[in-house]
Amino acid sequence: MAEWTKQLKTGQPVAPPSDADASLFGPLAGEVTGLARTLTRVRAAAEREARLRLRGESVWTEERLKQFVQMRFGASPIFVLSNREPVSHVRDGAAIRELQPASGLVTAMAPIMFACGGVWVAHGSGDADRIVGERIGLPADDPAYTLRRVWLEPDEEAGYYYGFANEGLWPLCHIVHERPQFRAADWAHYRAVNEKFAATVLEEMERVESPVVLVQDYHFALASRYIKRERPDARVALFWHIPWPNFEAFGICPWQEEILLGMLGADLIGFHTQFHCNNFLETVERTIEGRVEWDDFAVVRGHHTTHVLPFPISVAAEPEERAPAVDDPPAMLETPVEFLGIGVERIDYTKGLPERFRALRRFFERWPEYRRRVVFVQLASPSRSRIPRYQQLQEEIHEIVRRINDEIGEWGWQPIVYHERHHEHREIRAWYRAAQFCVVSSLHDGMNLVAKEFIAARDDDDAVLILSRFTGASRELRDALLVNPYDIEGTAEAIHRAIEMAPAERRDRMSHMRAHVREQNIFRWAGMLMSELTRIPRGDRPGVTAAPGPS
Ligand code: ADQ
Repeated sequence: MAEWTKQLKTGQPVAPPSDADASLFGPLAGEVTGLARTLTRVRAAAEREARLRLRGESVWTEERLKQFVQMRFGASPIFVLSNREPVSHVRDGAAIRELQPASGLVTAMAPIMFACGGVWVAHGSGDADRIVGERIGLPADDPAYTLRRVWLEPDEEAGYYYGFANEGLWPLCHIVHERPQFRAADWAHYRAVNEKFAATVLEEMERVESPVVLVQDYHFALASRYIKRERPDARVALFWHIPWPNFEAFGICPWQEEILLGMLGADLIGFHTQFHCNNFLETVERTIEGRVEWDDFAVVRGHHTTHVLPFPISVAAEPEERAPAVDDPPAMLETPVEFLGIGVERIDYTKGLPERFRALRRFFERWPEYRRRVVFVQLASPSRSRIPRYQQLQEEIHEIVRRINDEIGEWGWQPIVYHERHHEHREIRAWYRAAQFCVVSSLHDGMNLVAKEFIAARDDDDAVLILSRFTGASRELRDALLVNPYDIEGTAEAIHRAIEMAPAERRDRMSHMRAHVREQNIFRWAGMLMSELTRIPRGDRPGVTAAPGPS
């Protein structure tokens, strides 16, 4: 034992004596052995962190994120709260099948939970979810985290999800000239459902000390406050995946104060861009009592401080050797085409689908030499179809596509190939890789992950991204062809330019964007968010002394 203690002091990682004798010094030996094990673990972790620090700007990976989270939070699980579940179970005849929803939030959060483990609380919305279970391990073949499902009654879902979240807050935050609907009954459901989800999160983290909670999106503006009220020791971040409008626009919401107070329950609020953070801080400054510290991008109310910072979300951008094998380029087109364009969207009025199709039409009118040579494939996933505005949009899109194909199409050639269904990520990747250009024409979009997925899916530089300047992504992807989607003529010109672009310029632009997405990936996003969260002292409320963070 003496020999071993000496070696330990020199900093050598030596294993403790295996069986300390059970004599007089037995208990002491046991204690020392335990201490030594802890020391060894801590030293190994510190060395790992030092190595990561040394690498400085090195790329964030799933493994690095895992190590980082373990370092900062120990073995403590992470709790995520979102409306959409990462996997829903749906009936398929007599069988039950897994479905990964078409959602930017799920695309972004799934790799994080996979890396870090924990509990993801979400609405069980699949028609076979109850059969499969309320608490399940995911991924099913090798579980890394737990999905805890919350069940909603039809009227709760109608009021909270379709009503206040999607007919109220969604159009309120997106500047697309869609009038928000504010119904008191929806708001009552929204509050109650926020409480219900918060209660489930509280239940899941009952025995966890100083838990880390990541609340997601506009469905849960109030949950952070409910969680912190019961568990002031929790560190809560709220990430808002959609834009934040200016204060005049937000000011039409009858329950604006309560929404802001609910959000400010969080210790950290993240948006995609600094612009959205500034809009939010200005809204707070003009709407409720509290001090906005512009130097620090924080809101102070009583003893509680909420930091408001940008975290531009991204995709996993897997390195080539880990990327799943992709099928051959889609062989579904009638005839081989010279130039393939691709669009991938949920059917939503913020995504600018009619505008995009009109621009394509204009392109074929102005440059008829490209008829029969260019095909645009649109993958469109029906979304929120119970809301009348969404049904109306779906019909409008069918009509535009039909008209363009009738009027411009020729025997054996359809300018727009429209696939309206949910697609597997593998299928989408195959289309991304086969295309020469991708069009993202959102009228307003927090970030837009399709733009980043298109870039990440490629292993060549031979493609062009046409990107709306009203997306968060346009602030980062400066080498895309930026367009104003309301300007049909301008977007048609961008399509023409993409097709005629010299190979050298195409490669130059794409290689810059690939390097950017590779570095600014989703693991970095999570790392930055978590790292910011650890800087926040625990027990942040009157009468409770703030304990230092674990770092
Ligand atoms: P969304 O509005 O859902 O996300 P986006 O970021 O483009 O928009 O993500 C859509 C996701 O759904 C992508 O992963 C895409 O591949 C997938 N998808 C689209 N069409 C599909 C189809 N037909 N079948 C299957 N999958 C499909 C919100 C905000 C965005 C923000 C994200 C993440 O509105 O601005 O980028 O959250 O924060």
